[in-house]
Amino acid sequence: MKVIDLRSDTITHPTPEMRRAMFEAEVGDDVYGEDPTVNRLEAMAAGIMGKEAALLTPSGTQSNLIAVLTHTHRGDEIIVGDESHILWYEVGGASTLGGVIMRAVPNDSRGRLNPDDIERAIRSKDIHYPETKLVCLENTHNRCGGAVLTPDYTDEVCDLAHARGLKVHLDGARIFNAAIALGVPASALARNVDSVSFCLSKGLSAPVGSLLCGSKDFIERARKFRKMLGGGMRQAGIIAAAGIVALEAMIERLAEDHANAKRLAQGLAQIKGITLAQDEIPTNIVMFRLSPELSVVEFAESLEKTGVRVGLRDGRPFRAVTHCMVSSSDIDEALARIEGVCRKLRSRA
Ligand code: TLP
Repeated sequence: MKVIDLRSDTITHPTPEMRRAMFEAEVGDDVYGEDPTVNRLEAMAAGIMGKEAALLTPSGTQSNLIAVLTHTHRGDEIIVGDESHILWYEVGGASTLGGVIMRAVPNDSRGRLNPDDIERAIRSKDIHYPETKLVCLENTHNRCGGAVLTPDYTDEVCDLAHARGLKVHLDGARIFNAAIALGVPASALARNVDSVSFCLSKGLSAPVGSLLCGSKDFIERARKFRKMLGGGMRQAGIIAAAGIVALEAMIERLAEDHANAKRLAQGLAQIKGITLAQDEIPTNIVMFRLSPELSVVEFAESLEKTGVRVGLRDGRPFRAVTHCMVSSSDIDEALARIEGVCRKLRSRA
């Protein structure tokens, strides 16, 4: 029985081409700036994002933390979405390690922060207040079902923030999914932000790594924070080699993952006992709920036994993420197994 793992696109394995590139990678000590493959990847990333420079980090979490550390000082405040990855899934690192306060503003169902809410959350000058320094956006938006922020919306937030002397960081872990969904270059989604991070190890299928991009001065300072956090990797060209393949060969194909996510959502919507938790499926994330008469625990347990794996976090809808290790026939097979489990649970309800 084939396991169909839809928990996350992070579970994807390096492709044979990546493994070959890793095997053959030319390397050096990257802490000395001497790894030619890392230098090539960083230059590529900066070019793709339309920024002056880039920094390879071990993870998206570390890229976001380095961005926060570089844009702020201890005691500052940053504005984040109340559904953002930085707030929910980064172990509170911005606060515990960066000493910054996270001020949460509501995300709407499309991952946006209302500009009026941002405006209201910016502190005025007052001896009682921390200083607001940064606004963080997320594109695509994980907890908002892979929602996509448009270039115009991102520009609007940047204009507002910059007019008030704030910087903008974009958590673009899945920015290429957004670019493919909108049919725009990724650089258009980041053209006015002060920093943007993106991941190699999600839909792009590389084993490790994330890139933080920004101005030369920003990246120079960020490099020091990466060292502080223990993210200075030595012969990191082994990782970067896979990242280069990811950027060259794995972006355009994300459209297949989006088509499979839509196929999955359409199928799920037909199954009695399941409702979609999103009104549209813009990229590769599908969220769904069970009707109240079915038990979430029983469903999760039974489904796991059929070899279909989906994400489940306390009280949240189920999450299924499509990626390059799942084909359209796997989606059909997953739907058949999910249908079978629902039928079984319904007969007992
Ligand atoms: N997201 C993971 C989990 O942490 C939830 C996933 O499976 O989706 N920003 C965004 C928007 C992300 O979705 C993630 C990973 C990260 C940052 C962090 O990246 P890593 O896992 O490389 O630290």
